[in-house]
Amino acid sequence: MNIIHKRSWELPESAATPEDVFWNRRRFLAGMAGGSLALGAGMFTRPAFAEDDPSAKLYPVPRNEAYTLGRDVTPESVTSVYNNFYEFGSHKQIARAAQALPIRPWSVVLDGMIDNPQTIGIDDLLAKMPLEERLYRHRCVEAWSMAVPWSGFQLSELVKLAGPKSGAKYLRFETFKNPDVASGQKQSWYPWPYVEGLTMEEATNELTFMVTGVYGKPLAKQFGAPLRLALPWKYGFKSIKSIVRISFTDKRPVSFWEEIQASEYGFWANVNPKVPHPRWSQASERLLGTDERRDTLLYNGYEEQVAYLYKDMKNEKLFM
Ligand SMILES: Nc1nc2c(c(=O)[nH]1)N[C@H]1C(S)=C(S)[C@@H](COP(=O)(O)O)O[C@H]1N2
Ligand SMILES: [Mo]
Repeated sequence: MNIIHKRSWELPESAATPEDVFWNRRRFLAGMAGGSLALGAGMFTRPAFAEDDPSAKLYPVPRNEAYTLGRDVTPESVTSVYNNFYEFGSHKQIARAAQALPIRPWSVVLDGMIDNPQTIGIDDLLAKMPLEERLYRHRCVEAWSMAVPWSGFQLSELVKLAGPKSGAKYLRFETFKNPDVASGQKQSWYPWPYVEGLTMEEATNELTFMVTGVYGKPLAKQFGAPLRLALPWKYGFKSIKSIVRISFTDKRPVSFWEEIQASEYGFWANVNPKVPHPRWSQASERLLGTDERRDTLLYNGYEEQVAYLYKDMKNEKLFM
């Protein structure tokens, strides 16, 4: 995402290599030598990052056929090497750097206005939730898009587990903060950790999906392992990665991008072809892989499932 005060902050890898990153890289390179990965001109040709994830035995999970794409699934070889994850860099080639993120142990804090506050380990959470696969489109605010088979569970199931009190109106999500492994978080002009928010009604909509896997495997780190959101009717920045905390609150959260540039990245961020970004059109999108251009659809084509959420809202910038 372009922000106005863009700075080139990435240190050369050799200048910022804490020991654990180094050892992770060593393991990663050893894996490549074993033939599961190959490097060509700095690009991965065959991604296979999730293989020693302890949740691997859970996948693949049954597909819920209710969600169709109207286009081909974007190949893993494309989506796993073109990622937005500012914690690891402001460009799209963060897949390798993201392998430094430790994803076990990993726990998620549920707190705020709920009956059952708790800290739950990711594997305990996976055991409790009904896992399924859904084909979803994903539309980045930068106008590229992809279509992927996410695995995970409906967020409404986790909301049930938390037991919200009647005053809870919003959910606030937070990503990990660990600048030792995520060099982007050393850049103090960003408001780390990454934060996102939803209304309770949005959070319990059927489409709102907590992602734990993709392509029939545990979620690879560059996609936001071990737990991320997928909100297919909103611009991609709302789909927060590597979640460590979900707080139930009566105050509307201020999200990471909103805090940086509220005039360009608002709270609602629903997809709409007729509402341009202040610096570019949103009328069409570019499909990753083929570079085909397609017309953008209102709510990214999910109008039927979500339009009711926004019907009576006045004076809200629903599409930015
Ligand atoms: N924590 C965190 N979550 C994030 C981001 C990020 O930089 N940090 N980028 C967002 C943006 S802008 C997009 S488009 C999607 C990209 O997801 P992908 O890399 O799996 O395609 O992740 C979203 N979630
Ligand atoms: Mo994005």
